[in-house]
Amino acid sequence: MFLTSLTGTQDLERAVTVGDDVLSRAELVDRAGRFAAGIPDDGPVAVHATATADTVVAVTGAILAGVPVVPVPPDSGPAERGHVLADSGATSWAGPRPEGVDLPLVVPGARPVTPRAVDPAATAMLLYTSGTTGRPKGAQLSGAAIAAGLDALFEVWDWTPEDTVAHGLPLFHVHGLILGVLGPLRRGSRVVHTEKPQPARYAAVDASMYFGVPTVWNRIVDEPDAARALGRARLLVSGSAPLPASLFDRIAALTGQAPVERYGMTETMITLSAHASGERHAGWVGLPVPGAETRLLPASDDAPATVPDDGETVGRLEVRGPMLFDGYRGRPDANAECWAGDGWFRTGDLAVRDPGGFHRIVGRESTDLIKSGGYRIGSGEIEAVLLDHPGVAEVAVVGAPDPDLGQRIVAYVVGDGRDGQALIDHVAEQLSWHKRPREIVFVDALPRNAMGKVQKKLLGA
Ligand code: MLC
Ligand code: AMP
Repeated sequence: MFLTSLTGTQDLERAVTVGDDVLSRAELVDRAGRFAAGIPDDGPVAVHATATADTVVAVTGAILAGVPVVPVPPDSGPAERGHVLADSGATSWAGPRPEGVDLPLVVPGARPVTPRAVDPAATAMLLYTSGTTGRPKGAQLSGAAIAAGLDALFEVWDWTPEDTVAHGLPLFHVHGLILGVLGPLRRGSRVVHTEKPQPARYAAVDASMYFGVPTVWNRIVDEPDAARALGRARLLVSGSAPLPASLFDRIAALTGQAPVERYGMTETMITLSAHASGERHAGWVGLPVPGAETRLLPASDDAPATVPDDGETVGRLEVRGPMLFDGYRGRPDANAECWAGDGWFRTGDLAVRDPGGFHRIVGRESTDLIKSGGYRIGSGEIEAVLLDHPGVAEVAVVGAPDPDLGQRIVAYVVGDGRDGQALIDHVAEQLSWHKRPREIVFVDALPRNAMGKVQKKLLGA
């Protein structure tokens, strides 16, 4: 079991804080052990992943019990939730049950279970993540991969049990849940979750490491007093989306320290990072973490066969290492597409590498994957939901540049042209709120090429 700090006999006061709820390590072990005792079978446990101590208890409990955890975004609508539950094969549910969910509830037992031996290669977590087309795919992460991914970060960030990690990120993704909660539980450090990633809440916590996506950092520098308060921390970490160089500079100016940027994916955990004791360059995401390898492949068929490490030539980024996932559940098509042989994973990102091994992410191969507020969103999933609406005949969803969100979701719609807000609300009802378009543009026709394919580049993507 990879949450090693929980298996020792030593207690830690205030090991986990979420909002006003505070748990010592012993309290967490007791509650999670009782949760584990109440899991009805060996099937995956779906966790209604609100930003609460209950979610931390449920996820920890499932890990102690050795059953896969499926964190379900709490605001996911029936279409998204139904897909996640059916696809994952979840057999029980933790937390308040939304309408339409009829899985048996986990009812904590009277006594905690003794953690049982778990095969490190078994799936510990199924994380649903968007692809360019279709419904989200379940990325299967083993306990061994999570352990390797976290250990690499302990090393590059000099992360010790003395650290306190603070953040307010959602508890259903790699960033907030694996790095931001399981990281401290493996390392034996404290975690303070602020429920929401608001600048004043970050500033009110006395932590040594703060985690945020660029949108969160953007909002922090817009509140200079909050930003200055974070200057006392040891490490300010940004990831999940590109950190603009201008934002890097503003963080450095206000806090007195350059942020540490790192790059990762649901499928790969974190593979590139600046080191706590090393160089940090605005616009660059750093070096491979211990155990990870990268390679750049020619970005087009007519490019030279090798991509030089000149800091300028763009290549398709592939990564390999013990922190990678074990493929998408039940998706041989997607698995065949993403694995390049010998353990190499096609990230879909475009990057350059300099002679010192530093990487810069310059974009994505597909315009159909949008990063908004650090969330990864496939345009196809939103288009399918919009096409279900009677007011929509044709639609193309793109990511438009946005100073706060990085990209904002814009839907170009051929339809009755009447009520854009109704279309936004329709998506927010069926899918997670962050997947709702921020803007609807009614058009007479979508730009198409001779083959009839929509030209998203002409729509600003
Ligand atoms: C408005 N709202 C609506 C709505 N219109 N809700 C439903 N339907 C409508 N039609 C309101 C809600 O009431 C809610 O209010 C708010 O919108 C929620 O919207 P949001 O989009 O979540 O808010 P926003 O402020 O834009 O969020 C910014 C953000 C968020 C930064 C807080 O994007 C965020 O938490 N991002 C983190 C993503 C992340 O962790 N990614 C990691 C992926 S892992 P209210 O009152 O509730 O606010 C990964 C690997 C790696 O990438 O490398 O780390
Ligand atoms: P997700 O599956 O949500 O983990 O999203 C992964 C994607 O986020 C990657 O493929 C990148 O496109 C993007 N990403 C993550 N971290 C960074 C970063 N530091 N800089 C640029 N893009 C990033």
